[in-house]
Amino acid sequence: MSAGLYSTQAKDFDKTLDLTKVKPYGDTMNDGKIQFSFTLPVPCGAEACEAAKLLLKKMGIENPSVVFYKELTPGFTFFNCYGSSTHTVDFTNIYVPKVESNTMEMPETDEYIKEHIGRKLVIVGASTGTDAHTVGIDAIMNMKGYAGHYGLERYDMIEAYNLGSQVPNEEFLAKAIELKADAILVSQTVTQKDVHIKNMTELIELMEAEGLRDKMIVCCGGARVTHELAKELGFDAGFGMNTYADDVASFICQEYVKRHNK
Ligand code: B12
Repeated sequence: MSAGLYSTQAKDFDKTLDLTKVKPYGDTMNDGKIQFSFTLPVPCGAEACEAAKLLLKKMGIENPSVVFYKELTPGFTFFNCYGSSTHTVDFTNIYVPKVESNTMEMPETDEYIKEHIGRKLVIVGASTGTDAHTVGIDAIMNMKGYAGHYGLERYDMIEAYNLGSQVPNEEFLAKAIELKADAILVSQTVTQKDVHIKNMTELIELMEAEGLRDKMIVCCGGARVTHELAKELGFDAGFGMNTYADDVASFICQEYVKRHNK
């Protein structure tokens, strides 16, 4: 949603909103209210609650209050807290790099490929490295799709191969070469200790070493993947939460046409 549109809607119910100094909204504009949930590795009790509030104050939270706490196991206490943020952000000055393509629905994409490419595009995807999460890549590729959006396997003009999870980069690339992939899709869900960065960097390095990087369109996705991160790591595009097959299929066919028209 653009800043302009948001501003029009919020101003309908409150005139005190200043988009250059945005604070969280609890039940009145600018009250700054935030809910926190976290665990401290300390024994449950009054001192633990005081520690939680001190921590929130150090984070710039006014009037912190603990509304729920419970011992998880001896030596660990879980908290739910509320407080008001003293910090603000300038919403009018935000720039987020995004995938630049015109998202089309499945029939339109099939038509576009027929007209501009004239053959099926081959797309190979997997959840790679040690990552065992398949739901994300399945949402994009499986015939039945996700949230009312059919997956790539359903497209007439796409030949989609979903290799599953925990696919090592070497194996993934070998299969992509064997299938003559036009584009490859990497899904990464686990980001602990930056394991996704190491894994995605390794893929790009392997592709460069084999002289393959420019021969395929390389996309990645996952809940904690951004387009900015993807570009930094040498991918063509990155897709985060709320992505559908429509978004990535549109990007791939438009990017393919752009490259081959040059
Ligand atoms: C289901 C689940 C599992 C299942 C996975 C089953 C399966 N077959 O996939 C199981 C139980 C196996 C599992 C295991 C683990 N999990 Co888990 N899991 C989840 C859970 C609950 C949901 C994930 C999910 O399915 N989301 C739904 C899909 C549709 O969303 P998505 O992946 O974001 O995909 C969308 C977009 O991101 C995008 N997308 C995704 N990939 C791609 C790729 C491309 C190319 C494109 C275009 C788009 C795209 O499109 C999708 C649709 O919009 C999350 C918590 C949560 N609520 O998110 C934890 C979570 C992801 N798991 C987590 C962890 C830590 C693990 C384990 C490491 C736990 C452990 N210690 O064993 C193991 C993984 C071991 C391993 N080697 O990978 C953490 C990850 C933390 C982190 N930041 O690293 C989470 C966040 C839980 C948590 N809060 O701690 N998990």
